[in-house]
Amino acid sequence: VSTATNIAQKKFDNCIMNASGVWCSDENELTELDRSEASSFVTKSGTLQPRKGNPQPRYFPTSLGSINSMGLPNQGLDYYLEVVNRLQQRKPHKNYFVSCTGFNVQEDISLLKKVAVSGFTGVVELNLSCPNVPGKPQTGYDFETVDNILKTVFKSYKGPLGVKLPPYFDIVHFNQMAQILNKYPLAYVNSVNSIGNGLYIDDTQEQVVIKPKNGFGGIGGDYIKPTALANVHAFYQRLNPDIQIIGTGGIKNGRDIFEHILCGASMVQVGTALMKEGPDIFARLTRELKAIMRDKGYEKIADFKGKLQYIE
Ligand code: RRO
Repeated sequence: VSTATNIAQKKFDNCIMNASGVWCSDENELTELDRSEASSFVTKSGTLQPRKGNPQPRYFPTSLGSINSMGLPNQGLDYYLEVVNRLQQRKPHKNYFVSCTGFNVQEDISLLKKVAVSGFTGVVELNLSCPNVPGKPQTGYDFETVDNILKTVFKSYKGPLGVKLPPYFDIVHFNQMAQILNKYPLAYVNSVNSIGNGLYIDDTQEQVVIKPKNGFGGIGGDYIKPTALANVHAFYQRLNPDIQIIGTGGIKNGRDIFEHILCGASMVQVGTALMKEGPDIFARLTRELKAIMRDKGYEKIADFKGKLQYIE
């Protein structure tokens, strides 16, 4: 059986990779992902200037997932472009993703200009959903701004580009966002980023577990799988078929991946579980997905992608 897939007309020999933010903040981590069973990687979201991010502790693993308020610590987009372009030269057959995020549309344009002049040949993921920068709302919840960003971005950037979205929780919001996204030549939509501004507390200590924002942070892991699957399937139902879906949220075993693909995902990304297990997780996940496919008599992703059944 094969877990190969395509995104933006590029071939990937496995449909499993990291989620941006996890194991991708510097050259060492990216090199480890490059050597793993993941078919590709996406970098930490790069900004125009390097950032230290929020004060520590800022990531806390829980029994059912994680909470984080990293605050966009990153080495700056130039660093990631340099590293990825170098790895790309060594492995011309592979395809990589670079994530970036600006603090306004002008910055988004500057970031994409950097991507273009660097000669990057992979796929760009524009992060519209960071929940953790104090005073900055998640762009993906401001529908007018998303429309304006995409309108402006596609006037100048001609390479393959996808967007990372926050989770939506209302059918009308799925309808409104899909209507906006369908106006643009997006390569893909990645659902979902963490569920923003949850609060995890330690009842023994009677205290929060992360320092920034008095403990509020993005939730990942088991908590978010039903929300992630809903977003993947809602966009699969609504988006123009040229716009593919990357499914992210709550993946820790092969069955979770199978479910994301059944809901319409062409590629899946792993965050919290990768943080816990490290890049060896990709060998286990690939083995588990292949075992399920063999059991069910499926030879390839297309045999079950999006084929979720409803009850009469
Ligand atoms: O760095 C972060 O705090 C962060 C980002 Br940019 C994001 O997109 N999602 C997240 O959970 N954390």
